[in-house]
Amino acid sequence: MTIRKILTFPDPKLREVAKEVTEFNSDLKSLAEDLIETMYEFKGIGLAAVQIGVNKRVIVADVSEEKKEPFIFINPTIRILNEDEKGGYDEGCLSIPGFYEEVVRPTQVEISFQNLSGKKEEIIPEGLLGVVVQHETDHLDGKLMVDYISSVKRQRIRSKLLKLKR
Ligand code: QAP
Ligand code: CO
Repeated sequence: MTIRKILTFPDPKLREVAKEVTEFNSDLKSLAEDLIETMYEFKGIGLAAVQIGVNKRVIVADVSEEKKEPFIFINPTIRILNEDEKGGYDEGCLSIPGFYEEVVRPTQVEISFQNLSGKKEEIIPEGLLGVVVQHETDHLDGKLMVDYISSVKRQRIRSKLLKLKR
C-alpha cells in the first residue's frame, strides 16, 4: 500500500478519458488499495484513478463517519432513474484543494460496475454516496466539478491553483 501523489487542476492528465479495465489481477487490487489509502490520507470521501495519474476506470468512495466502509467501483456506469429529481450539493475535489462549488445532479441513479473479481454488480446509492459516485465517474471521462460552474469562476480557480504551485 502506497500513498500516491494527487494531480491538481489544471493538470492536462485530468482531462484524459480513462480506459476500461479488462484484467482483474493483483495489480488492479493494489491500485484499489493505493486509491483507498490515498483517499484516507487526504481526508477525502472519493477518489478516481486518473487523479493519481493512472488512466483506468477505477474509483473508490467512503462516505461513512468511521471511514471504514470503502467501496470500489470498476468500469462504473450511471443510469438516471428519474430525470426530474435533482439536488444541489457543495462539492469538493482532492484535485481542486480549497474550493467548494454547488453542483446540481440527479438524485436517483443506478450504478452498474464490476468488483475486483470482475463480477458485475448494481447498486442504487442513497444520499451523498450517489453524489460522490457521479463526481468520481465524471473524472473517468475527463470531466471536473469546475465544468459545472461559470467559466469566469473556473478561470479564477485555475489561476489561484497555478499560483500555489509555483
Ligand atoms: C468528491 O472529494 C466529493 O478541498 C470527493 O482541502 C466531495 O473527497 C463529492 C477534500 C464532496 C461530493 C461532495 C477537498 C479534502 C476532499 C479539499 C473529496 C480539501 C481537502 C474532497
Ligand atoms: Co474530484
